[in-house]
Parts: sequence; structure tokens; C-alpha cells
Amino acid sequence: MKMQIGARLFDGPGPFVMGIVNATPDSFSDGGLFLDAGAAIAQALRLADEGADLVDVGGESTRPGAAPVPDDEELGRVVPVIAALRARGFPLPISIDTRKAAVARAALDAGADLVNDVSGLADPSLARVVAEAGAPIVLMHSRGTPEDMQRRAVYGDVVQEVAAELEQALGRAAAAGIPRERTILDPGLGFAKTAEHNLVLLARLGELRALGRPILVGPSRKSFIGRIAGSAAPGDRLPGTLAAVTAAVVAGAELVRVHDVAAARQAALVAAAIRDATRASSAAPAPG
Ligand code: PMM
Repeated sequence: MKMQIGARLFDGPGPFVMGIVNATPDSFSDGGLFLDAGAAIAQALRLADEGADLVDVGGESTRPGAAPVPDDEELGRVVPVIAALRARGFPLPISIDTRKAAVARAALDAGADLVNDVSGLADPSLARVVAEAGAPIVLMHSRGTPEDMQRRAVYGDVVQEVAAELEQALGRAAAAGIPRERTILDPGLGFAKTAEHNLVLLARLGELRALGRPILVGPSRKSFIGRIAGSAAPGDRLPGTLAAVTAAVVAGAELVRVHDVAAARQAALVAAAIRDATRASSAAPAPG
């Protein structure tokens, strides 16, 4: 991928690691831990030390069944964190994880560089904010809202339908004046997906590369891992997360969104090295 995000040019195949800072009371794996601004700031600094390439700050849990958070409450959770990180010279690009135009605008004003929208631009006013700011955006695939999305997890061929719906999200972006070159795509593991859908998307992730944009994948600690592993608690899902990160990178994901940056970074680097060794050896002429 080649994309300017804030002060950093992301150039090359990656993998790049997005560290998660959830300033929420109720996210499924870390809700309540970083609700306090000081704790969220400390977590962002820790993830930077662990080798994150950027951090994703969010103030609304989007776990299945979660109720929406009012704009000013979400704003109050994320803007002080972003402003404080910028005031102390935080070196990494900051992404704002929001579906809301007002939150995105305030976060970008406070120093965020990228908008991570789990609704894939369901709200045209968010598209206008991103276009006006000239910011890049992650368009994640989902259906409906966190409250009702699991009822919409019905597909014929999940990979083809997710690809087609991501193409529609790219169309919404273009219509609002966000060029394709400023977009990153994400299949949205766990968002209007069953565990089986997540596995098929990971196994056939390479097909999404036909859309011609960098791919971000967020398997970290998600419930499909607990299900496969026999109900490990979210905090015990690191080994399964690393397996999913590895599979995603081998299949061509340029970015991974994770809670455990140091471990995921090592897994992603080794996976990328194996991926590149496969390409190099199959490109080499046969001996003799
Ligand atoms: N998952 C969550 C939240 N935001 N954003 C993107 N782009 N991709 C994801 O898979 C994603 C996301 C939910 O997980 P969390 O509660 O651990 O942040």
C-alpha cells in the first residue's frame, strides 16, 4: 500500500499494526479498562512502545447488541485522549473509530489523522466530514447496526457479497468526494457475520484484493476464536488471535487491528516473511 496517514507515509506491503485503545465502559474484551482518559493515554503510549504503526481510539462499543452512545458522551471519551496525545508529541498517526460525523469532526480537529468507520459510510454526513478534511478512511463491512446486525448475517457466498457491498461503500465515498486512493477496506469480522462467515472470509481474503485497495483485518480476541478454542475468555484469546493474524497476512492483509501489539507484530512479520518467501521461490527459475 502507499498512503499518507498524518505525518507518516505507509509505503510497502506491510504488515502494519493498528493498536486498539477502547475508551469505553463496555467493549467486549477491555471495556472499562481505559474509560478514564489517563488510562487510555497510557495504553496508547504502551502500544506505541510495543511497535504499533498507528493507534485506533474508540468511544463506542460496537459489540453485537450494544446500544448507541449519544454524540456528546462519545465525544467526551475520545477527544480529550486525542488532544492530550497530540499535546505531548505522540509520534504515531491516530485513527478515530466512530460512525458519527460530529465525533469524527471533533476528533480530526483534535489531531486524529484517519477515520475508522465500522458502518462503511452508512451516514452521508460522515462522508462529507471526511471529504472536507481530506482524511483517509477505513470502510468496514457491516449490515444494519450493532443492535440488529447479527440477524442480518445471511449470505449466499459471503466473500462475494462482502466484496460487492464494500464496492458500494467505495461508491458512497466517491459520491461524497473521498477519492478511492484514500480508502482502506475491512471485511468486518464479527459484524453481521457468524463464526463460519469469519473463517470463510479469512480463508478467502485474497479475493478482496481484487477491489484494489489495502485490506485491514480485525480478528483480535473475537468470539469466533473462543468458540473454536472451547470458550476461552476474551483475555485468553491471544494464541487464536495470532493464528488469525498469521492467516490474514499470508492471504494479503496489509494491516491488522489488535489489542496485543507486540505479539501480533511478531506474528505478522513472520507471516509476511513466509508469504514473501513463497512468492520469491515460485518466481525463481527452476535450477539447471
Ligand atoms: N472491530 C471492532 C471495532 N472496530 N474496526 C475495524 N476497522 N475492524 C474491526 O474488525 C473492528 C473495528 C470490535 O472490536 P473491539 O471492541 O475489540 O474494538
